[in-house]
Amino acid sequence: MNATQHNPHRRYNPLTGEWILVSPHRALRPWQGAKETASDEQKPEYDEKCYLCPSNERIGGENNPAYTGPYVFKNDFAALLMPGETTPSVVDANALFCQEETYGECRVICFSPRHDLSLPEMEVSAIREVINLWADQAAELGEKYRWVQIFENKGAAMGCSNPHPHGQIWASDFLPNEATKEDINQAAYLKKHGSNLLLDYAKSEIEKNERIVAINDDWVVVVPYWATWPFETLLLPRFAVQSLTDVTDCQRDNLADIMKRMLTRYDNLFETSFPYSMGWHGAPSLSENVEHWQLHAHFYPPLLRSATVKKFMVGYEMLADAQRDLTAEQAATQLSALSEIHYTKK
Ligand code: H2U
Ligand code: ZN
Repeated sequence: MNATQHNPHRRYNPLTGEWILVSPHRALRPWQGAKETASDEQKPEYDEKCYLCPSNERIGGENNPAYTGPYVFKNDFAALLMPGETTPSVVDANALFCQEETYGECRVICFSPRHDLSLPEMEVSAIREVINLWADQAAELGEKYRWVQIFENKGAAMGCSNPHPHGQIWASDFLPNEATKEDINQAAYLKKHGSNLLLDYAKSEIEKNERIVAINDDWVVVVPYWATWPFETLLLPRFAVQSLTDVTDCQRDNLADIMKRMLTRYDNLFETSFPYSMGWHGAPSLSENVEHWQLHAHFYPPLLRSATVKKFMVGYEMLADAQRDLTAEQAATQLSALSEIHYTKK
């Protein structure tokens, strides 16, 4: 990092077209504010009170089967409803009171029958099964909906409601805000440069080798140059691919490998089950012109300086620009120095 990067500066996020304020000199300020509680109590393999464990009854009254691998079910409290499940709502194009109809489906994915295993604690082969299920869901829901958002909220700090390792899928007939920004910016980049934004970016990051957290033949994980959250990462394919559905078997094997490694580093950073929200972004479905798209996954962890002190996105961030204290390079250096053996196994 050159000396000027210790000074306050702005960085541009080419995916969203937004700027972020970087203030590295602030990382030393004292902290007397809120602390999260680090929840590292030993969980049982099976919890009879958990509504996601195999064979247990869910809140909606249905019973989970005695599932043995990743298991997906329709969210009992779905945020989006299918056409038959709801009456058409009023469509209004008024400039000030504008609304439109929307349909979709929401599902929950239990990553494992084991109540106590988060993704980094699972075997690579079990993570691989989750990847297959994600890809199958993206294919199935992509036949019907324009956007299939696969995501995980991990840990109480990210509002996760149940410790049983699980993620979600919300499929919608509209393109959400984040997807729309990425669609516009990837299309503009292809038009201007004649190449793919994230493929160019992955190649440049590998050449620069300043922000890499993990890498293998098919994938690379970086703290993106424009990262907002302290230990935010971007998981990128090293090959052109627009959707999870199109990732080959061998590339899926390597994806499971890199996820195990990067998530282990996350847990090892503060020796805690590292909270984050993650999700996949791929080309919108039911669209013809998507050659500007490149598949990728974002990981947004809230923790800043320990298992209990998180980054608050508050005043300036809410009202002006996103802001970070430590630089992306500092975060990447910390993450890449960590072991790939999980701290609980040492
Ligand atoms: P979060 O922990 O990320 O909130 O995900 C849990 C989801 O599981 C949540 O969307 C659903 C909630 O609606 N759920 C069910 O569908 N059935 C249940 O019995 C409990 C929770
Ligand atoms: Zn459980």
